[in-house]
Amino acid sequence: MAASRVLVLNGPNLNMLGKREPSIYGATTLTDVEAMCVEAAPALGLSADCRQSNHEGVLIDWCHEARESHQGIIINAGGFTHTSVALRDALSAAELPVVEVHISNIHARESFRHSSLIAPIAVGMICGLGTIGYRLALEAMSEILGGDR
Ligand code: CA2
Repeated sequence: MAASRVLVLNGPNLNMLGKREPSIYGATTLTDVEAMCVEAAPALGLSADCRQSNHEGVLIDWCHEARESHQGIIINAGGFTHTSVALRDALSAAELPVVEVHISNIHARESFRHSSLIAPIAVGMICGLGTIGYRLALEAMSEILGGDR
């Protein structure tokens, strides 16, 4: 059976991962995270298509495109998590299972980070476990899509 294509999206400032604020986000770079996703995916019956943008409209366009080309979306929307109705609407419009990831424990930080506009339309959220959250999200997506083998 062909691998299910999963869009792994990272939003604003996540290109800075491993370069600043290691006490919050760790020392692993986004390049490392994306390489780990691409490497881990095949054993889970998935292929990982990893993209990052600092621009809301670009992330929205990718969600729209995914409707036709992918079977699931894993997203760390960065700061847009807490603010963007438009990105949430685009994720809904994709009509694909969404797994939300946060590297830090957003509930243990400032109150403005405690709520996610994406969480209600996601199958589930992984937060506070560092960058291994992306691997856990791939495992969850594999189960959701029935692709674990
Ligand atoms: O914990 C997460 O994964 C966040 O989505 C990260 C966002 C933050 O706005 C969310 O509340 C929680 C920020 C991403 C910024 O990433 C940086 C990484 C290194 C240095 C500076 C920023």
